[in-house]
Amino acid sequence: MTNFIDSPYVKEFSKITFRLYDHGWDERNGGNISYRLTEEEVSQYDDVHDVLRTIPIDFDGKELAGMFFLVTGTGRYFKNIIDFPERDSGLVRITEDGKSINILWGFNDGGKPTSEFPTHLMGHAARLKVDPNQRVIMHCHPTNLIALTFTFPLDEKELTRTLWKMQTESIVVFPDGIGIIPWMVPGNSKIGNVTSEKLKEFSSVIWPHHGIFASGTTIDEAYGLIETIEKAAEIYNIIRSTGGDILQLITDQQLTELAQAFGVTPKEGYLEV
Ligand code: 2HA
Ligand code: ZN
Repeated sequence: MTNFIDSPYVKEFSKITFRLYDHGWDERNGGNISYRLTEEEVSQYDDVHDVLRTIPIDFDGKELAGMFFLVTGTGRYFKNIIDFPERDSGLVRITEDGKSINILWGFNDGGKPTSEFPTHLMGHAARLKVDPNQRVIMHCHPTNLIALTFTFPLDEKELTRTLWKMQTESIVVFPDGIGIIPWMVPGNSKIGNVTSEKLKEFSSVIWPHHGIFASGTTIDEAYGLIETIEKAAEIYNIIRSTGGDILQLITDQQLTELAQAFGVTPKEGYLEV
């Protein structure tokens, strides 16, 4: 018998949730992740073929019909998933009519996917149009980034440009910039709609005073994107809190040179050269 709990997917998923917790970005039940798996990847396991339960979703998921997602559970603590993956996460498939999910594995104490699952599904649908290899939506509460949303204007161009200039690595990792939505109540399809509109344009979106939604083709890519943005925000906050004058900066010309050297295309209109 080949069990899904022993799969590399569950192992990677559990490990990354613990690392996010360890960073201090997923206190209590903060944060949620969904990881799209293919039928080929899933079908080799013996214990994922029966529908355990069917739950309606607050979103028309027709364009995702038949897709499989490994997803964190609502109310579950990221610090615990590594010890209880079969309780605190689950594998679901979107039903053919797009109105429900079938639970195939996990959530074994009666749990269900994160309250942000509509936002995740809308986010996957948006990113799949940008890149058919899209697989991961990751939401967490990075401390420095949240802090920055109190002191910095909530302007996508200004924020992106500033974080690009905080470290040489930034523009290489997020050349497409960072989207921002207004503050909204989380956990419903309204914030899901607004966030997924932004995800058509940006690979990550800030929720002011709350956290970030990031996407990627792999767990590492989404995680690395958040790490890099949070690092830039941390440097910004350190510079501000030390109160010293800024004597030199990475210039727009230097950012252009970086983009050329690393073969990335900076968001149109965000650089002056
Ligand atoms: O899952 O982070 O945004 C808990 C949250 C809600
Ligand atoms: Zn949150």
